[in-house]
Amino acid sequence: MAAFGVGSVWLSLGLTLLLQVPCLANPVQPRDRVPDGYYAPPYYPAPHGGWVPSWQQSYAKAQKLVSQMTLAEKTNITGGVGMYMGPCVGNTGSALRLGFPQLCLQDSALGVASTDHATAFPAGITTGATWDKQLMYARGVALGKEFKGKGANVYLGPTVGPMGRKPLGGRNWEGFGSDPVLQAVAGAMTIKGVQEQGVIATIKHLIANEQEMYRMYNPLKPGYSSNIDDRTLHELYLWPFAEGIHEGVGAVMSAYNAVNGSACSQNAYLLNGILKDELGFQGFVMSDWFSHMSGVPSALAGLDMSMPGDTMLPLSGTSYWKYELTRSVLNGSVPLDRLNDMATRIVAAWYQLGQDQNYPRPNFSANTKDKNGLLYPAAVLSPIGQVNWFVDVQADHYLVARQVAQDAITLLKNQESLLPVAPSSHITVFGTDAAVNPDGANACGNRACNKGTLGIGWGSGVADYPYFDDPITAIRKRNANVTFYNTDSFPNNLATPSDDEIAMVFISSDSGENTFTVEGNHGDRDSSKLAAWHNGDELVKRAAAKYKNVVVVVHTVGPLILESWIDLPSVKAVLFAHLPGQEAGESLAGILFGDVSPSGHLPYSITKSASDYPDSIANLRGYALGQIQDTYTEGLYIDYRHLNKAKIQPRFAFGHGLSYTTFNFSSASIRLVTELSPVPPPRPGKAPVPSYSTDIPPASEAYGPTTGFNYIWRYLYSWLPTSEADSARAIGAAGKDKYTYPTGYSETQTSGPESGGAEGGNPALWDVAYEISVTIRNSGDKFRGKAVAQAYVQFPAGIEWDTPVIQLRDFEKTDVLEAGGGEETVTLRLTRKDLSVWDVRAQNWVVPKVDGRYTVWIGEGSDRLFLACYTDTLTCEAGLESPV
Ligand SMILES: *[C@@H]1O[C@H](CO)[C@@H](O)[C@H](O)[C@H]1NC(C)=O
Ligand SMILES: *[C@@H]1O[C@H](CO)[C@@H](O)[C@H](O)[C@H]1NC(C)=O
Ligand SMILES: *[C@@H]1O[C@H](CO)[C@@H](O)[C@H](O)[C@H]1NC(C)=O
Ligand SMILES: *[C@@H]1O[C@H](CO)[C@@H](O)[C@H](O)[C@H]1NC(C)=O
Ligand SMILES: *[C@@H]1O[C@H](CO)[C@@H](O)[C@H](O)[C@H]1NC(C)=O
Ligand SMILES: CC(=O)N[C@H]1CO[C@H](CO)[C@@H](O)[C@@H]1O
Repeated sequence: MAAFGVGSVWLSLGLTLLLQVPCLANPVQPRDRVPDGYYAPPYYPAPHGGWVPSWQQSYAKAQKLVSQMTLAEKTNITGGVGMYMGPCVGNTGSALRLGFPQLCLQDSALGVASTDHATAFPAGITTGATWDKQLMYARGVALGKEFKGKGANVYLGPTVGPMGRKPLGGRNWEGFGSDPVLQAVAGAMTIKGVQEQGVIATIKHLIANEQEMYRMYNPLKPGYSSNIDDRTLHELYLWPFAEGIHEGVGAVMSAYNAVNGSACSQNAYLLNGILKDELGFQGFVMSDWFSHMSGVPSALAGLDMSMPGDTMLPLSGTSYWKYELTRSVLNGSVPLDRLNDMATRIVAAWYQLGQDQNYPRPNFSANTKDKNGLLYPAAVLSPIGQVNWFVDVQADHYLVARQVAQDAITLLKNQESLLPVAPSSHITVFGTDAAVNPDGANACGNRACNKGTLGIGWGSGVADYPYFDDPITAIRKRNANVTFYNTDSFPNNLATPSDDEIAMVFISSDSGENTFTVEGNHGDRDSSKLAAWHNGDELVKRAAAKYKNVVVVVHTVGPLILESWIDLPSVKAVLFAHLPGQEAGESLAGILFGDVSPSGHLPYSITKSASDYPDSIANLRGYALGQIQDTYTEGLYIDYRHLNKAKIQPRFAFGHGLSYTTFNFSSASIRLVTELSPVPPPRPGKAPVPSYSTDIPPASEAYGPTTGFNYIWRYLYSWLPTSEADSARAIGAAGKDKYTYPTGYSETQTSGPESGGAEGGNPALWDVAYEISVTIRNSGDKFRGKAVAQAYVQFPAGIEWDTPVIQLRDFEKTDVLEAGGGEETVTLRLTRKDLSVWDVRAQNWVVPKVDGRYTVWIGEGSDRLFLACYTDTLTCEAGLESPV
């Protein structure tokens, strides 16, 4: 039974936000000039959803429901009810009269956040490092089951942007690696797994949120502008979004920053043009939390859902939408047609995922760990009731989590086969990163500290650990005699070790969301740069000076510069264990002691120096007056694409990863599957979409109940007081000319661009052009192991487009191959899109030379490509020299 109490959580929770997002007035000040040549073109109107065959049933159902909704019901479901006004991090309004519930939107991409009895899975970057499509999918399945089990309708993941353009970027670890295809495959596999459980996935953040600092708008300063040319946008940053939409993702989240000067939450070209027309996105697009900054313009620009509903001043009980959107429709400024489309998209996504069939209600609260709590913490005076049912959704998902953590572990170096070590070896372990945070695994809220084993980064992209399996415990299970120095300072006066003693040194590097500053790092690694935290590099060097056998284990959000110790003779083995989540121990011990061979591969390059990248990539954009301009002058050349072009040898190349055994790639063959043409065949037309009356509804549809309804203070409702509804309706009746629409504004739906036609774009882009098969044999005789086949395409010589030397296009991981000749034949596929470039004049994907020689390089890493297949002769060759 509900009781009343005075809320205080909102104070502590809310003040943090208030301090961060000072908001006094309209935050949309005139834009700064972006560099010459970059511009945000208008694109109107917002394309209707529903024209893709695979969504038509859901749209038909949605039309039935939405056509019965009142104006206030429609505007209720397109916006959140306010921060801390419900159990989840985002809670929409409902249309309960028609059976449409409040939707629960919940962080994070790696597990159900802020709750108990849920798995803290390995992070995205770790998942990317497995290079295992089936594991990516299995993790998605488990995530989906847990979100559904907790009653969350919407999973706020996967993260495929940031792409990891800047090694210092704070949230790169939430995504899967610094390559569009790796991001795309892992993102799509996650979406497939999650959505098969009936949970709506959210691909985010659209787009180019490549650094944390200055990403957010506030009244004093706009968020930075990522200025990207059209080809780079298509061939890099948009690529994983296209793949996720092709997979049928139900939701998209816009990014905080601007692109070409226009904020992503109201960038008409991005949302209306690219997302909804070209990529044919059928679901709904939500703002990132508090990035919503205008009422009418964002609606016209294609935003469908305001999250968490508040203006940029949280907890003030004000919104740009809800009651304001109601007003904007009544006064004629937002066409009812646009609101109908927003509502239909949301309801259609709900049907598409089958959530109308007994979907559970949230049985947890992200606001408190207690059984009972405030139902509306932000209301201060809130009813109290049961908010947590402590439902255990973990099942046996630790197995998937551990498998991902283990199969991601990347062996960078293993001189004299120091690894694996015998359980009886004499081992000394150094570094606080080897043991769980002594204050408790969850001692720091949002994991905003780096104490103990680093399992995940910090910010909103985390989950609570139900338990933490740390490395030292797992190591001691195998060798009880291990000595452990739980310190980051190398102990003085250690006895001289014998020649066969082994030092295992644990170091880390952390980053996260800029909501929190950790050890001087404001989200991005602006302070630590690419050095190990806690003087970790020094710890390694000291150990290397004392011991003859040093194993370095690195838990990290991304690349580090290893030069100060990587070549020291006693540093014989190096493992990157990335961010393993809760399963940090057994996953690692299994590798260290040789139960399994490492099979992870780097999802990014490790350079010898930060300045091996151009300034636009190597450095964060610091403070500047006005809007900070982050111009993507490097174009397509990030990570290995740049290093290869500039002929810079990395320390460890993208895709690099050793095993305890060796593999032999042979018997490659290539087969033409679909004959290509210079441009894809014409796109399919748009199928009919739901239509509704577009007359401005009567003001009465906006009137709030005057009796029998218990209004909660500061809760965001969609109703207007009667007098306000009436006067808005009077303005609407007077005609449209009262509102100044943006340049290029139109209300006439179009047939869409030639490059569109289905979810993700023209469906012919996914035609498989060539199929390659290659046999991988375990050529060692001691260890079993899994291999990864990576396929990189090299475009024909002499084409008019400058293209990176090689670009990853597909990959496959084998099962465990037995020692002494265990083998498997894997198939790699190249689609039409894989062999195309984005032609900015044609505004289409173009195959530069249909019968030209594309070379498809195959191997175990971007610098270990000894086998190639040719598309012109349909032959393959082995024993080649790697192209880079
Ligand atoms: C940004 O400006 C460039 C012009 O250099 C243009 O090609 C591109 O389409 C624009 N992108 C967006 C999202 O506005
Ligand atoms: C909007 O949603 C809230 C929360 O579920 C509900 O209390 C309110 O009645 C809804 N308003 C309308 C117009 O249905
Ligand atoms: C209609 O209402 C919206 C929301 O308050 C406002 O931004 C817009 O200017 C209004 N339009 C007119 C014509 O008054
Ligand atoms: C642990 O140390 C003891 C005493 O030195 C030795 O007898 C035993 O074999 C060691 N155990 C392992 C697992 O190394
Ligand atoms: C790989 O296997 C093939 C076929 O058995 C053999 O000809 C070749 O020499 C092997 N290559 C390496 C590098 O072991
Ligand atoms: C509010 C709510 O629906 N809570 C449910 C959460 O899940 C548990 C276990 O499945 C149910 O018993 C609760 O009723």
